[in-house]
Amino acid sequence: KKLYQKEYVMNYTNATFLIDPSYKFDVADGLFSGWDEKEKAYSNKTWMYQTEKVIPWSTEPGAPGAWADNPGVPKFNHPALKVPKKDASLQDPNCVLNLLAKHYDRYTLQKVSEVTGIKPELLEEVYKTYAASGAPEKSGTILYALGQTQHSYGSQNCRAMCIIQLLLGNVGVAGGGINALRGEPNVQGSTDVGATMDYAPGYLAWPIQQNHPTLDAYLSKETYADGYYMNKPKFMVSMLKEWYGDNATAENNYCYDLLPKRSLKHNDSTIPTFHYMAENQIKGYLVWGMNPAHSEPNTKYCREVLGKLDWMIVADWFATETATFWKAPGMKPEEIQTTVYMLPAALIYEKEGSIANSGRWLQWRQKAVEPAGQAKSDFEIMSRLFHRIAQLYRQEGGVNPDQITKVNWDYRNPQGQLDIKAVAHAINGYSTKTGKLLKGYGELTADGDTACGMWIYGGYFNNENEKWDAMAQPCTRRSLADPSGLGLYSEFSFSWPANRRILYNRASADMNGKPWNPNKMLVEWDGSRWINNDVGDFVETRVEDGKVVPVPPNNKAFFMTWEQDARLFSYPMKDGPLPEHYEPYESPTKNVMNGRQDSPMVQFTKWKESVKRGNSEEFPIVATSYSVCEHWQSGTQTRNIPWLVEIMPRPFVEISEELAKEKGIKNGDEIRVWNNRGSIKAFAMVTVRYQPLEINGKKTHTIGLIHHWSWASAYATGDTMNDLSPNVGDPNSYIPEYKAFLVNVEKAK
Ligand SMILES: Nc1nc2c(c(=O)[nH]1)N[C@H]1C(S)=C(S)[C@@H](COP(=O)(O)OP(=O)(O)OC[C@H]3O[C@@H](n4cnc5c(=O)[nH]c(N)nc54)[C@H](O)[C@@H]3O)O[C@H]1N2
Ligand SMILES: Nc1nc2c(c(=O)[nH]1)N[C@H]1C(S)=C(S)[C@@H](COP(=O)(O)OP(=O)(O)OC[C@H]3O[C@@H](n4cnc5c(=O)[nH]c(N)nc54)[C@H](O)[C@@H]3O)O[C@H]1N2
Ligand SMILES: [Mo]
Repeated sequence: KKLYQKEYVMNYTNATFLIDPSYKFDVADGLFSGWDEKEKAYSNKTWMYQTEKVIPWSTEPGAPGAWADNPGVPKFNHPALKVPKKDASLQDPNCVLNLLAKHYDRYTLQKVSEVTGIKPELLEEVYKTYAASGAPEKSGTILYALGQTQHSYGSQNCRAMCIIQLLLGNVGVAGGGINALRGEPNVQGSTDVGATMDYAPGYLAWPIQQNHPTLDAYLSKETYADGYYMNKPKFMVSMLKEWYGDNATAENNYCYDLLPKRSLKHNDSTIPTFHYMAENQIKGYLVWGMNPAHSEPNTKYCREVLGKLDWMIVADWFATETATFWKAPGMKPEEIQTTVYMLPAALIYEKEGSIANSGRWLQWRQKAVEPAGQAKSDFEIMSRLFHRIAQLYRQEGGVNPDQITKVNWDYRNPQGQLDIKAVAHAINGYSTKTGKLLKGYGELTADGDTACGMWIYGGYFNNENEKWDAMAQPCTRRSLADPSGLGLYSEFSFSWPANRRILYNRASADMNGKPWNPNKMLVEWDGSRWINNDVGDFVETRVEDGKVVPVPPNNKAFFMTWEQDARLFSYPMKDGPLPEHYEPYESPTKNVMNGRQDSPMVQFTKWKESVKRGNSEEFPIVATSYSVCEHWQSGTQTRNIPWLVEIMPRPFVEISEELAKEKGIKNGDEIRVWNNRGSIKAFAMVTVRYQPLEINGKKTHTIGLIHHWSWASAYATGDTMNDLSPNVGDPNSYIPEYKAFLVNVEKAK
């Protein structure tokens, strides 16, 4: 039973921390402590650690927080460190490891088998095989994508992987980790720069009106009492300095008041956006490089409400389903008043700029050819739009003009042309006194002397002498040397942060700084100093009496958390500190693990008339959805390429031989799939990959919808599978539940 890596777990995770004694999970009602039925949300007060002692923030010279009182640094409540109470003897029932063991006691092979339909023997074999990676010298990695995430508890699926990897000591080691295989090209980059609604660039929380009304409140709440995020004020102030330039001063709190704030009363993620359109709260919609009329859940609803907009702007390569939503089957164009503007965007080969891959490697793409026709790069479209709007505000005034006119947005080269390399300089960071590029984010300050668009990329574009030559920057390095022999390739491109290849690499060595596996050394304490194959992700040295001295090994291996330990038990999760099984929002069976059917926090279900929840009597078949190699997501790009269309011309649905037999369907027959939200036709692909599962004692069928087709492309057309998927989502990420919902199937008439 004790297959976990004990020394790692005891020293690098919160296993020994004591949780509030009033924390509990009630199996009968399937709820953690702190549930508020009226708000349909948890208070996480009882999920917190017990406190051993409180250590105030120190501004003594040499202390990590010494800078916090410097002139120019905004005033904020320097947070005190609440040192958690621990029990290294593991006697206390409230210590995390005991709570964990108790919580998962119910998850026996038999139970998990009933829920998943996987035979107990097979489960055991998989568990045994993988748990072997818990030996100290071994490592195991988990690669995951949408099968884990596209569920109403997708974030908790990811948490479960974290727990397993931490128990097995597989985080921070070569060949370990939990690797999200990112999807869209540069989706890593787009989350880095804060293209999601809840983050600013570099994963700083986007300010919320109720929590962060002032810069003081923001910094007081968001700054950690220990660990690297003690430096958050440096990142925030430097970002404001970049965004508002000379307008941002210590006196006006670096223009923080000009930043638009989110509201706790409004969820600004994509699914509710369509509800707000339906409620006439949104009059105009900017669609930039996405095709929601095809790719969002419950697309039939999405297309209908797009018709309530006054205007919509689509910046894309093609006239997508979204750009032509009024021509969709079943729509009445004569009743739709929405004005649609199409802004032709340049292809990837027609513009330059950086992208980030799943391993956080930043690379630069050069321009191969000029954009065709009137097409422009997204940067140029965005810049022109901004400058035109700012000009109108300056000429005509209007409500709150400062929000626009005080923004620092003039990304040009010395020749006066718009130049994305000027954005790269801003992202890398520079001195506001000399204008010189910073070497890395370690040089950032909170007093207005530095400006930096996104702290995590600091150092990726820092060659001051050749600052207008992208090919002379850290992100364009091309060395294939790999002295570590571990595939780190540290001189190939630039991996954020600080060109570190493996995050939390302190955990690759034991308490004394000796690598668990000498053949996989990332960092090592040689008795007097640290030696490295990778850039250390911990404090290796500090300054003492003006001299740099090494910091001997301690157990602070996870210094991006304030605890500096990894979280087996995670209080910031919205839907519980430990993953618990709930059925999907639409499920063919009863939840047998606890008294609650679906997650208490499934999002957006209050819009019942649009979600139209189905039940398993009417819709007994489980549907999931996925992609094929020959097409790309909403298919805009690939359905306009004849040779790909030739291989994958029409929509199809994968079904099992058993289901085909039950329904009288043959391979290649046209079938109809429907539920309360929509009805689609497609060809049946009968395969042995799909097999009925025995779920809680009942034979249950699953089918696979391939979702790339729709009506708007030049060649491959067909029904839109997302007319069937439910517009409900996860409470942490708001990702839709594309991977599990209910339908019925018949041979098409
Ligand atoms: N050719 C091509 N490549 C692509 C894309 C594309 O459209 N075409 N899309 C890109 C994008 S944006 C992304 S995000 C990635 C996505 O990459 P993947 O996550 O690999 O994409 P999917 O094909 O959606 O689903 C993956 C697998 O999840 C399984 N699955 C379905 N339901 C469940 C479930 O409930 N649980 C589990 N555990 N598994 C389940 C399916 O059988 C499928 O094999 O791919 C990227 N790469
Ligand atoms: N049922 C179901 N639905 C799904 C999924 C699923 O697994 N099942 N997967 C989901 C996932 S993971 C994703 S990522 C979404 C994807 O959903 P979308 O992002 O809506 O789909 P894409 O087809 O990738 O749309 C990208 C658009 O950007 C345009 N484009 C490409 N490059 C550029 C550029 O440089 N500039 C501009 N301006 N435009 C450009 C393309 O022409 C295309 O129209 O779909 C989601 N939908
Ligand atoms: Mo994706």
